Amino acid sequence: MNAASQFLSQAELTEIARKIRVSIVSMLTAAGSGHTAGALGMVEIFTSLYFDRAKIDPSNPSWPDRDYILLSAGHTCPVLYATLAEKGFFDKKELDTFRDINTRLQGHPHLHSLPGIEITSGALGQGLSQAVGMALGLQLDQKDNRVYCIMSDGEQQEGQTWEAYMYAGDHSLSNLTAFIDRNHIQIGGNSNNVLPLNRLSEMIRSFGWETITIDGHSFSALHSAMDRAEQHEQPTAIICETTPGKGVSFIESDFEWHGKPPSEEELQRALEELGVQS
Ligand SMILES: Cc1ncc(C[n+]2csc(CCOP(=O)(O)OP(=O)(O)O)c2C)c(N)n1
Ligand SMILES: [Mg+2]
Repeated sequence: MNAASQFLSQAELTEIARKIRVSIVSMLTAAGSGHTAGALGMVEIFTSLYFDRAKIDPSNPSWPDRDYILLSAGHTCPVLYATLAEKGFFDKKELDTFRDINTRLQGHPHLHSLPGIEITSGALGQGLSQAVGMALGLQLDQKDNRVYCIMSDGEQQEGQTWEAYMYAGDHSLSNLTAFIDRNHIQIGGNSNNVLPLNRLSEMIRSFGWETITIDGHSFSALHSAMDRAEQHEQPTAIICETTPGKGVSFIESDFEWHGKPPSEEELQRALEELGVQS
């Protein structure tokens, strides 16, 4: 639980998630490019971590006792930027600069650009390896910080991800929790039609991890999964079943929205659905 906001209610978390979705669609339309579906689908995961769970301090982003939140699937960064701004890491006005030349909010996150970013990402499949290195270092130093790594389901098709699973399981990195955004889409279609991941949970377990499968839009499920992860003696993967594009009806569950921003007209419809008065 972070110091600034102890025990927010479900209603408060839901309202924060709504605001983050408003920021996401607005910044994508302003930029005229970027990744919409994955970002919208991960909002509850980010809200839970930043507003309900992780030890972080927006006024001191490099606080040595903080938990580390790593976004591995860098293309979904609108959700990261919108969450960081909502949490107060930087002014929300800066979201309008997303993908501009020389912006701090690049199309994929850059470690040294913006406070709150823990890794550079965008090349898929690398974040879990970086998380493993951090978790191992913290374990060796006998520190209490936890490491949270947020991956996409497309990244489960990358070989490097499995090297990282193997190492973390073998070294019992119990301070490491992975989230998998199981939204069943990727760039070229539904994952079932590209490379199915039907045995994902068993596969991860066979590498020495605990796994928990939940509704990735449920704050209570996310909260109790993270509680359970803290009790495990092995690393834990929380497989979050999500709806890509969640919250905007005409974007939901359509892989064509993987890398497409809303037009001006679509933005107005999206904002209406998200409860913004025009
Ligand atoms: C190593 C690597 N290969 C390919 C890409 C191109 N790429 C960007 S997003 C993406 C789709 C991957 O699926 P997922 O991460 O599940 O996407 P989403 O759920 O957001 O649609 C691909 C192939 C990349 N960024 N990195
Ligand atoms: Mg996906």
